[in-house]
Amino acid sequence: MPKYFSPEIETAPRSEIEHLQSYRLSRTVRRMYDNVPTYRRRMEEAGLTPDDIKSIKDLSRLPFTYKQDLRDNYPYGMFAVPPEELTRIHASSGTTGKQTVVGYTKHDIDIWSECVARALVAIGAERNDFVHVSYGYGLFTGGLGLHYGAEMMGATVIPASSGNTARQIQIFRDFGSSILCCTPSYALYIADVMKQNGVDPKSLNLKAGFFGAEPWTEQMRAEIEARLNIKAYDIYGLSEIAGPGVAFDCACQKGMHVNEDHFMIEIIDPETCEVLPDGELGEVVFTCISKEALPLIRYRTHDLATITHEPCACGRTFVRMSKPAGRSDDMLIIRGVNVFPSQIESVLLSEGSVDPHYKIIVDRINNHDVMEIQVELSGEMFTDQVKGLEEQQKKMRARMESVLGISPKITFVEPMSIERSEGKARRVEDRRKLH
Ligand code: DLL
Repeated sequence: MPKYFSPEIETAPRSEIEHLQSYRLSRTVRRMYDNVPTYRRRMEEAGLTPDDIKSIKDLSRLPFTYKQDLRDNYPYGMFAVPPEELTRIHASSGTTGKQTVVGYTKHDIDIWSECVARALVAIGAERNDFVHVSYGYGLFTGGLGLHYGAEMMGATVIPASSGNTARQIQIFRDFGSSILCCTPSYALYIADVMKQNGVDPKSLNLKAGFFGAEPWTEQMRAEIEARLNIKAYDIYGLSEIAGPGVAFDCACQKGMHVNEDHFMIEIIDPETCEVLPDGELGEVVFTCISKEALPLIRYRTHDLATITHEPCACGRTFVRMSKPAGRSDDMLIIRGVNVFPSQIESVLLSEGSVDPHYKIIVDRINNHDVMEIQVELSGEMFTDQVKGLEEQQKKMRARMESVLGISPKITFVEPMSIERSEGKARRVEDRRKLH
């Protein structure tokens, strides 16, 4: 029997969900119009007042919100409440420019925690589980987001935070961690260290993992499941909308359910901004319909995904989104060809003989874009004959060429030589920008 944290809404008929969304959307638009000058101006420019937004059918008439709006109004200018109503601040790391600051009222923290609690219950978490949180605690939303959600559903939290991998493994062993929450790249690193230290995952109490905060592929899911002897589930979110738990895998692992009573999702063509139907890949756009402090409307995430309204075997009626295929802005353009790091990862891992640790280096030499993929050899392969390795390199290059349409240089590097990450992996080094 599938279990739900909020069964009434998670399995509600679509008409009921949409009715609630219409009510919440019109209230939220009024709130933003009345309290956030940037958004009010944008609505005025579009010739709209809150009275024009009566139901979800009107959503696509509303203007978008962009990350740049948060930067231009740094730190609190997009907030719809005065400081005395705030309970917490988070910020997204942001590799360029100012970081993005987000705020929550007590009510916002409660609904976010409920979203994460629903997610945990959907992957089989129970009150007797030990939820080991290895996402970073602090301004990043990963640590505290999972923490509050696990507490709300009644499990026991182990707030390990990230880092000190040997100690993490010691905690698994001594405290009986049963659900691991961290980035997928860190999960693989933990698996490496376990192997090095001769720790058999079967000797641990781990049964599942909730991995997110960065794109990862189905192949990587299979790899994590095999190496840690767990079920690996995907959890998605972004600070601007709430944090982890905006969407989550259920036990079926067939796409992530969006917590639609709080966050409405649209998929748009990033060029024409037209709303796309189910199944078409485009940019994910979210609208917060129940938040108080920062209820962003039609926020452009730059994440690329598809959605489906097909019923799910778990009984949830919330729409599902696919694993993000990358971000429209981490897309690399190499000699005019669009390349996503996730495509490269799929090719590498489908080879089966290399470890999922790699780095993509892009450069421009004599006005010519070149791409090198450094791939870490597994321990066994490292001892292979040079001839065998050359053969492998050739095969991989040919597969890359057929999938990507360009032929990168493949370089094999020694086991453990690629820098490991305890948070989000940084896999692309684009040196062209430095010139
Ligand atoms: O990464 C929130 C989070 C924490 C999600 C822990 C899941 C687990 P930000 O730092 O604001 O928030 O980064 C948000 O990370 O727009 C995506 O590009 C990417 N991302 C998050 N989850 C996934 C996922 C957190 N499951 C940005 N798959 C988002 C792919 C993801 N990309």
